[in-house]
Amino acid sequence: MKNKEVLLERMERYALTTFGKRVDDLNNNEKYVVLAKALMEEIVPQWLKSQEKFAGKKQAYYLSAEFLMGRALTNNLINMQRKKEVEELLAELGVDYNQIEDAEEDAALGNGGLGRLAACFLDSAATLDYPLHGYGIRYQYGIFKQKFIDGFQVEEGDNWLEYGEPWSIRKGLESVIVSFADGDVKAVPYDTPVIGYGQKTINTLRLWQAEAVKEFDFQAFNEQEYDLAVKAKNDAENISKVLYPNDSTDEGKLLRLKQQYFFVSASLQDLVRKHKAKYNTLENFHKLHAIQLNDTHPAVAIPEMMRILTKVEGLEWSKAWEIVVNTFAYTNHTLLAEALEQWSIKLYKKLLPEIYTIIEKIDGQLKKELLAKGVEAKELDKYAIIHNGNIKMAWLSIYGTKSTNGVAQLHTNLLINQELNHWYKIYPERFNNKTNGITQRRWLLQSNPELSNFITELLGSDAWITNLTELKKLEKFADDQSVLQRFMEIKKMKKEQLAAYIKRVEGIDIDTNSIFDIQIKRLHEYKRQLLKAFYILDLYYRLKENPDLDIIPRTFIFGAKAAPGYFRAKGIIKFINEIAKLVNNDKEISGKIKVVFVQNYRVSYAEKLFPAADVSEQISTAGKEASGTGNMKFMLNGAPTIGTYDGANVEIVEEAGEENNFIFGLRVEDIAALKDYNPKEEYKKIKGLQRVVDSLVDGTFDDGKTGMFKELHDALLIGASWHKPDHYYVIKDFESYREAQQRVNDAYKDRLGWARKCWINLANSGKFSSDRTIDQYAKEIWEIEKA
Ligand code: TH1
Repeated sequence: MKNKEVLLERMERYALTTFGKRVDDLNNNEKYVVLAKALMEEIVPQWLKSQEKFAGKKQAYYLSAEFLMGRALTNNLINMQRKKEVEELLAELGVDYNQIEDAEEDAALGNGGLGRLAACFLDSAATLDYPLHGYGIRYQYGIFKQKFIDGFQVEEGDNWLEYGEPWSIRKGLESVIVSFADGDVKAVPYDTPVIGYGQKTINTLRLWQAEAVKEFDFQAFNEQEYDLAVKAKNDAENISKVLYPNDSTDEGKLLRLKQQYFFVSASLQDLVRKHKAKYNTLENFHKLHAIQLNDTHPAVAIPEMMRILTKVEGLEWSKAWEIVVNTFAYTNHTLLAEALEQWSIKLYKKLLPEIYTIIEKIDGQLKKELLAKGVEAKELDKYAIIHNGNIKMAWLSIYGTKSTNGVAQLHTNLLINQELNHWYKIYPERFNNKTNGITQRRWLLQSNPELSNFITELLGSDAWITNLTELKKLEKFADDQSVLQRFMEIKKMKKEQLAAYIKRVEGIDIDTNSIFDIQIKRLHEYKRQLLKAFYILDLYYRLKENPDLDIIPRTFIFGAKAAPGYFRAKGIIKFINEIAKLVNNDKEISGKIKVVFVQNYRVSYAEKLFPAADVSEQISTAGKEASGTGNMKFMLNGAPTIGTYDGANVEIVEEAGEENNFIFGLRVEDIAALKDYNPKEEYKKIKGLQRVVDSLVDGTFDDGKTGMFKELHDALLIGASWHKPDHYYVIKDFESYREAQQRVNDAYKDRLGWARKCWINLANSGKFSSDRTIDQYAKEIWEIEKA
């Protein structure tokens, strides 16, 4: 009661001082802002206390170009265990909590899995009382907003800061200067509290904003050179202007390199300055800091730390190298060749000449070390960090760190036995696996309160909130009809909520009695949204031929953004939207199947989609999806997977049983053994396949004269200068996928049998908590302790 009054009083105060109004007169967005500010007033003192308790202890830092945080309000209230109280308070004011929640923009400073993983890790570390802090970039524009116009993806800027961002605090006095060959830039930190569940530990996400050292050239202004007067300001601010919207591809652009060096240098300077102030030496730096490099995007940290240690602080090279190797650790998130970062020597020399010289020296030292370890001279090229005019950031990352990890067991095995095998032979002790995870606080407790309450009721405890393996105890209810019945009712409720939302934002009606078959992830050829599209079109034709075909009604849902420059991915979006138009407008098909491609898929949309899914689509080409994390979010909400043996799917099936999932398709070994694959011949032999593939070019669909569909068709049957035909095996896996979908259909007919599969998946999802992952990082790599 008292808490509520205090909160209201604070809200009134912020309403007056921020908006010059009373709370009652604020719009929803303003109400959201004053509520957040009022909460911050209570968070900040505890945040300070939390920092004190880690003073003098080893702490870990997650350097990442991306943090895909999503919304903060509900997550913070849940972790503060104050959600109910705030809901009540708002209700007393005649305000619907959901509308306030909806007023918050997603903090979408990431592309997909890699950025969302960083966000889950922060939540888990704070909850487990580990000191782990994030360092990244405060992009003014996050991942673009997506709309469909005429079925084509159209991008718009995501100006997420426009109406204010109440969760961060600008720490202007802790700004640092980052130096490039073409001038200096000021890095200004903005700190956001990361509140652990139960609020014992509050860690920090520090994001850097780029500003000009000298904002305004008064001389130039006086001489009426107005553009020149603000040029420095614009140039500097461009560095943190916008997130590069590429997921798993490397563009090699100058501005991107600037972003990387900008946040890495600022972060290291920040750590070094604080450390020196306390210890007056850097010799023990690695004993108090563990720094995780989230992929190679922050790998320039290795030469930058060498620069600081040797050139600024005057340490000897070999001493500095020892500190560096023992401070840093590297996570590899992909095997895709197009994602492995290589920077041209030219670019590096132009922008970061001093850093380049240091990389040369590191490369020289590596050669000597390899020779000393008995590597033959002719083998050296395979390891060279600088090679063929490029700098290989992955090689730099393996050599400059004490640990290299993959993100799922299959992925790590492929690193060790194939891609990085030559490195593994030199440094076997550096390689390890850390299977990804997700936070159950956001992905179950927050997004599915109905199922959460039921679980807590059955277990007689909410211990699963911080120990997800508790869910295993649910397995004993797998044959309890009344439990399965309740589960189905909850699933139905979540489907109705989703359907209402889709109706509201997309204007489409969907049947909540149909199977919700959902594929949500970035649009990429290797993720094979096209395979699902072909399946749907084939099913449509089969239904046309045979209206009595025995199928359970299905709603096929897609959500995905395509990188704006990724022509094929955009072609696939248009193709699916064309299929949706055909299928959804056909009266004969109505009530049987429906296709919905939701617009602007993002974290806050995901929170509505995962709980409502009946089927989780995880159908990447084997060996291509390093882990996947969406697969885990479906499982946690009790949806069986239709998927390939790829990434963490392997471990999901290991935990929940193959009999409770629908595995299909080529495995890594099958693909390796394939010889003389000729999709042009093969697609004729599979009933119905030629017709759907050729629909791309036979006039069935209209791509608005963009040539998109023809290009997709060619990629499958002819190939391109850079790849063989159908290099993701869409045609090869089609029949196996169709057969697996038939199994889904048949299994769903037995409603209780289906619910049982869902239940076993849920009960065995404990392994996939990011709490488990973070505990492994903390113990096996960072060597940090809980508060
Ligand atoms: C993703 C992987 O594709 C995915 O399988 C994995 O679950 C996720 O990382 C988290 O480990 C990647 N995202 C990116 C983004 C960029 C570059 C490489 C990768 S790998 C920009």
